[in-house]
Amino acid sequence: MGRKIFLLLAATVAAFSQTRAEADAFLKDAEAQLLKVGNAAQRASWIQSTYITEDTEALTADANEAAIHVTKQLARAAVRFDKVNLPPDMRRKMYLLKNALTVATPSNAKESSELTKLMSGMEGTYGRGKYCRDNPKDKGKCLDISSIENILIESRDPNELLDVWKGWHTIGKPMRKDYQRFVELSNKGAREMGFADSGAMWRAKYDMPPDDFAKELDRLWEQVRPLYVSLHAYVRSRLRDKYGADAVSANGPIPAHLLGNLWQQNWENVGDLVAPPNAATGYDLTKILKDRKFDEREMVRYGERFFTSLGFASLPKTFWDRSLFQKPQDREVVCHASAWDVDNDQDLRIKMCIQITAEEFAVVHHELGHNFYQRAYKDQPMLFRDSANDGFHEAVGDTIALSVTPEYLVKIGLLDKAPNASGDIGLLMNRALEKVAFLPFGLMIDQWRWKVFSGEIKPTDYNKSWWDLKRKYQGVAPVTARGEEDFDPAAKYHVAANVPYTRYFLAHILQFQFHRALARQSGCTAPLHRCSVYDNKEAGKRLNAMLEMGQSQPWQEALFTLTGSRKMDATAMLEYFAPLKAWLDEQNKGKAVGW
Ligand code: X8Z
Ligand code: ZN
Repeated sequence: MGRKIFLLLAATVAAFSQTRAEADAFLKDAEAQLLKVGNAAQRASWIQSTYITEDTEALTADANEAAIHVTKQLARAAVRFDKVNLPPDMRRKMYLLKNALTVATPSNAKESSELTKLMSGMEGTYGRGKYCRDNPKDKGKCLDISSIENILIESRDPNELLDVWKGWHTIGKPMRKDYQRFVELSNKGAREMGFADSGAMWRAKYDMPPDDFAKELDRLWEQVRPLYVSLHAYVRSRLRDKYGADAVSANGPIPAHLLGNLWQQNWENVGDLVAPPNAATGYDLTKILKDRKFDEREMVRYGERFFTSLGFASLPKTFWDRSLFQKPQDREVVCHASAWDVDNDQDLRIKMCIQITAEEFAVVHHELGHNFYQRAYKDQPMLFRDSANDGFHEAVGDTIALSVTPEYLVKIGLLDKAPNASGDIGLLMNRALEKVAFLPFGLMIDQWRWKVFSGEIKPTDYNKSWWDLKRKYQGVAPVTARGEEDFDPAAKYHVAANVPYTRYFLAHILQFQFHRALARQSGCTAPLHRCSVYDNKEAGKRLNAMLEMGQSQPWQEALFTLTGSRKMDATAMLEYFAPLKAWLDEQNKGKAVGW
């Protein structure tokens, strides 16, 4: 090698290693900053959610503004390392840093503070939301979301159901103007970061080209749509039996107030109306929990014990001291359930106004799944402390809840005897009302928001387009016209609080993939809905191997670690529900299917 070339090479290597060292220092500093501002924002946010006042809203807005500002600066600075040859883990950190934000504030200081204030304000408005009836009899009586949900669970009077359903939707109205402004400002911030709009920013986080991700969702939806449509047709015909041919059409969408849920995302609460005749499940978990006088803490203890049975360490004492399990009487809180990792280390908590029902028993497992995931990846570098993709975070606790089988309930002493195979259709129906019914809802929220962010949906069409999508995907419709003076999207927490929602659609596909992998690996040969991994240390080890990776690898690798596949795939869900699908198609013979 000529001396000149050698010198040139040596100089290049020096410059190169210098830059790589710079990148390393940059990332170390970035991670320290993110930890600091992230924790401060989490603490403020915890107080806001558990004690809503003008002050806590303002403090949270400020803390979020600071955290977003720092993240945005770091993301923009990361661009200067684009051309440097970095080792894969550093390259990945740069990618994660550039895609870390859910909302980007505009660089204009006034606009930045306006945006974070709007966001805190909308979450607070949602949390305080109440329906106050104005008839003379009930004057002054206001219903909060839990009371409304209880009416939807218990009442079978269509007028009352419609009244409270409409009543809850009044909380959206005052958020319309704020939401419109929020869209403008958050898009401005996203554009400053090089994204076309906020929706494009959300789609860029999935370790694949954003357009391919949108196509993946279509593919997954096509896989499960026939199952949904069969369930829809069957449930519609049973509701028609119950509420009459005038109330429920034979071949149109299902009236939105009759499905036992404000957003028609979970139909468990009409289980009694649609239960397969002669296929009783043999037990009612809500009744068991109530008869045994479970309190909120006990619900969580049972959830925790499932995880410890898999080999996970128990939750720290601070979890029990600091979590909020019960709706306080003396102040406003955001009741929508959530799990927290306040210091990105040990300070795990959940916040949930727990009700003693089977539905909420599942939600407790859902929330704990977040906490156990958070703890599993806590020793990763800061930028890797998150789930493989956001669907994974939402899927872990649900995977565990799929193991809450009759056999499991017998094992832990909550049930005397598991029903035999004659109860299978009933069991699968219950699960389908929870999981299959959810699928199109999980998809449509962000189909709406992506179009709102891109401008394809104009503010003058906010409500109409919402209901068009609900009709298209879910086959549900309001019975009385909803106008543009209403703003129904904001009557759903995740819209008011700006939480992306596609994650839940993914989670509903992924949890069956996870469940099938764990069940089969642990040698369960029964039908999937009868497999429980309770007390199986091997399953725990395999699950933990994926969880502790955090987001250090693309999600495809995490998925491979647990399931041996790198593709999200609904066949596990279809396999799980195959006997029910056959049964539904039998029942639907000669009836209209679709809407
Ligand atoms: O929001 C949640 C969790 C908290 S991450 C309770 N879920 C979605 C919802 O309630 O809309 C879980 C299922 C879907
Ligand atoms: Zn969750």
